Amino acid sequence: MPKRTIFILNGPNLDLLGQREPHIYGRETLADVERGCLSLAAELRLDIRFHQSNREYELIDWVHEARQSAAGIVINPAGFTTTSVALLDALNAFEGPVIEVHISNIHKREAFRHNSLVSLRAEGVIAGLGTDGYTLALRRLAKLADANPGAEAL
Ligand code: CA2
Repeated sequence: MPKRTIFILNGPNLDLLGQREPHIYGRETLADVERGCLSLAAELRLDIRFHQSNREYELIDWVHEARQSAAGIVINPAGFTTTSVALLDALNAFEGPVIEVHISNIHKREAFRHNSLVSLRAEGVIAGLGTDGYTLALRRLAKLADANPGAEAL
């Protein structure tokens, strides 16, 4: 059986994870998160592409790339969550399942963080479970791919 490819996309400022605001985002760095995802992916027979960018167009380009090669997307849109119609449009053009992850519980925070545009597209949303949200999202996507092997990407 071929491996299923999952894109894990991270939006602006997540490169600072573990370096500031540990009371909100914890002490793990994005490299730690990537390592955890890679380790679980091996167990789940997933092939992951892990990316972070501070540029909206790069995130959109990766979503376009995912259209050709991925069975699912995990995305933490960070500061683009409530503002990027362009990212939502790109995700709408992706056919597989999308899971939105937020490290913090956005609903317990300022009102401006609540209204996610990406949630209009996501099959599921995980918020407030810290960086565990990423691996939980991967487990869900592996389950969906197992249940729907015909939709497996190349
Ligand atoms: O909780 C999340 O994962 C967020 O997506 C993180 C975004 C924030 O704008 C969302 O409302 C919720 C912020 C990402 C910035 O990450 C930093 C991490 C450490 C230090 C500074 C910024």
